[in-house]
Amino acid sequence: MLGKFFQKPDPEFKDRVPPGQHLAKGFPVLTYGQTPQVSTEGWEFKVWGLATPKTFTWNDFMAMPQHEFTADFHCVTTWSKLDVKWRGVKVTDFMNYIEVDPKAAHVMEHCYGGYTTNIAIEDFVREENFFAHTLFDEPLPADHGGPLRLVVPHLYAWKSAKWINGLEFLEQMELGFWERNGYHQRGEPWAEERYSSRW
Ligand SMILES: Nc1nc2c(c(=O)[nH]1)N[C@H]1C(S)=C(S)[C@@H](COP(=O)(O)O)O[C@H]1N2
Ligand SMILES: [Mo]
Repeated sequence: MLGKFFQKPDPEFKDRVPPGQHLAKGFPVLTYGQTPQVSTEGWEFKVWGLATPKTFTWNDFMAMPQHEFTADFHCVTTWSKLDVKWRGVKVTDFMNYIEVDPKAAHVMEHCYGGYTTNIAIEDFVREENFFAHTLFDEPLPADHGGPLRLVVPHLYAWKSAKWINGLEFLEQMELGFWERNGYHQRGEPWAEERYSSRW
């Protein structure tokens, strides 16, 4: 697998590349199915379940505090990319705009195109997680999840939902698309939580 597509981790970066991962050249695209074409016009983002239902427009998101983020990105198929530069809205800031029932312990991320992925609320509401609309100073390309995706740097990248358009707050864990198909329910790269032990 090394060679054309992967580089051996540089010693300098070794402590940033989780076990079983290799540095990718470029920034690969990993999508199950078609890339939905979503424009910011008419774009909607909904919150429901154990939260007061609310719908956000693109302008609502752009009016929230905006930040730059640099984060490492680890795909469970064994490639990693370090120092990806994004711009967007912190999850912790976004949470100030919604009302979540204290009983909510899990979140289902929903997307244009139908992809879902589940995350525990303490993994979701973290200072370093963000909704990104800009990648390396360019509008986030459609194949990387534009106009808006979630980025959760501390978990494998299948939790970083592209074309995200909703959050469903849940009391009990439910499984998203890959989690129903054998991926680990949490997906922590340093612990190599790649596949579910149920399989
Ligand atoms: N909606 C949606 N989000 C998704 C995916 C997908 O297929 N659909 N793939 C996931 C996986 S497995 C990875 S590794 C990353 C890949 O992001 P990239 O294509 O920007 O590299 O997006 C994640 N988010
Ligand atoms: Mo992935």
